[in-house]
Amino acid sequence: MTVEDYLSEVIQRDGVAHITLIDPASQKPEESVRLAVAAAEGGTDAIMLGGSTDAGGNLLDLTAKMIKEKVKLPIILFPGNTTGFTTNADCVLFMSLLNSRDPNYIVGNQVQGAFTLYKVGMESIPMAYLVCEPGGTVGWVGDAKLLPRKKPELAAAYALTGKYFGMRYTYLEAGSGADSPLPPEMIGTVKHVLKDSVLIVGGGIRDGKSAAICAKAGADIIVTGTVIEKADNAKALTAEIVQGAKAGKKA
Ligand code: 1GP
Repeated sequence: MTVEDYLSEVIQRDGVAHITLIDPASQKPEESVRLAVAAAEGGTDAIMLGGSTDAGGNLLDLTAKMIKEKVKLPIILFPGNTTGFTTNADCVLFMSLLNSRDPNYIVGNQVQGAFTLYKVGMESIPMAYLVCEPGGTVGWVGDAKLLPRKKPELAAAYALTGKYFGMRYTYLEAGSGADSPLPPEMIGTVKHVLKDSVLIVGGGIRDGKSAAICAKAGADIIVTGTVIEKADNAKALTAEIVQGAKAGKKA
């Protein structure tokens, strides 16, 4: 089964899926494995590997390989640039930062990586990546013209553009470590135009309550990263967020 089919099944079954983002550059591979195992035990549906800086190369290869040995969930690559690719994963988000001012983040890095992906034949999912205020490190590195929180229709116009380009996923990003998640009005406006296309929401989601609000507003997939890196009990916190998201969707 493809990762895309697997996630569709989870979304159909539970209303929403949860993905745990691990930045290989934030800790040693052994610690990344510990976080991935805790997240899996807490009920996350997949592991995503990526980061804006220093998250590629040997460190990514090794981190993905070691996680794969211990965790049975799909490993999805979330590359910040061409270095964010390894054959030790199951799928890559073939993403374009549509609201970047730098063509390298819209299409340049993708052109550099396209033949590698072609030769390896790994599953890829075309994705519109939309970086919203405050944007964090990815907003700065990706030179994003940040989408204003109070103008959801701008985000919706970008999301529709991605959809008309044929992108099956849209990722609405507040930036890793954002003070607060994206507003429900923004998530709802984007989901309204995307209809059946998959909407991922991430950045600043730290507990079950905010995961529930994002899921209820229209997110199909919730991503959390920073919060488990810092948690005393990563398994329990993941469980709270996963259950919050799934209960929020049904509420
Ligand atoms: C970053 O959206 C993800 O790309 C996750 O954000 O680290 O704030 O959970 P957090």
